[in-house]
Amino acid sequence: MIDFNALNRAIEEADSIILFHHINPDCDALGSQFGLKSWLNENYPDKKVYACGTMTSSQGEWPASDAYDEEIIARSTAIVLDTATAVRTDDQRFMQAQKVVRVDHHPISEPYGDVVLVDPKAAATCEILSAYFRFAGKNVSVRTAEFLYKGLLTDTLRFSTTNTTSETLKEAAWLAEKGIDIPSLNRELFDLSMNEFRLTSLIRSKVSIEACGFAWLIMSEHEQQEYGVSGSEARGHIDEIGHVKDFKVWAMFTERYIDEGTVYDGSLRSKKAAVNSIASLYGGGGHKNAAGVKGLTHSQLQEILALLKKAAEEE
Ligand SMILES: [Mn+2]
Repeated sequence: MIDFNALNRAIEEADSIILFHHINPDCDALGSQFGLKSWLNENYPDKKVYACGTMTSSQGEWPASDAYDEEIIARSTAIVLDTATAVRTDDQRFMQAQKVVRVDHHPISEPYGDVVLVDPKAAATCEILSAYFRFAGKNVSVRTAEFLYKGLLTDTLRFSTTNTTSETLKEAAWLAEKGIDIPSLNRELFDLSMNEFRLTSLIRSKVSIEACGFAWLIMSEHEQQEYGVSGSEARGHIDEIGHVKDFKVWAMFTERYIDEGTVYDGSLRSKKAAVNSIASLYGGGGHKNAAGVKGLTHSQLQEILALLKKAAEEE
């Protein structure tokens, strides 16, 4: 179990708290950051709280991030949310803070932080924060609850992934009791724009399917430009091929031009196989059934396709 008292102490002792998340934040990173900010503002009005970092998520609506500088970092306690390794934090200056608190649900691959609250069984960082807010017993507004619910809903793909547990649903139920608008949050997070609708048609049309149950596609740089999406936005639609009975392992790669040539970033998914161990061979990582890699050369891409196919065959 994780030690909520340690988090409580770190918060109580800090006059200034600065919240960081990982690069390319997803809704769990943003939901945990803005959920914690809103809870802190409402319950500790005398503390200064800053939500930092880039807001690149195309999913959902989020407040703007706060302005901050090195002086603010130096006098603050940093809370780093949803970030597996220090280098993935989207501002490395978090290490200059008075104290670093890590709240996360990714397995500990690298220890960092003075206070570490990591629960790899939690489906989302928002699940850990919800349990913490329940523990702390202070006011949880609808606004705070909605931020956390958004992180829970997205990291579990609407409560459908293997990491969804009874604890996840208990936290979701507790957040729902605060009066959140469940259908409108679902629409905000999952309804497609017309362009996304067209993009999903392209994704489906490009899939190569191996008899062993491995499905994959590569989206070219040209196609990303044509549809006006970044590689990570395009790969965000991998779930489009994630609901096919015959698929055991599936992957989507996006081409990216760099000075040295063309590289490939990939999102890897499976029903059973440990795709994170395949990703880690190429400097990537993630969860057992959902992992990512970046910057593969063309020959590495061929290798990883062969490994993913093998993983599907061996199942
Ligand atoms: Mn997460």
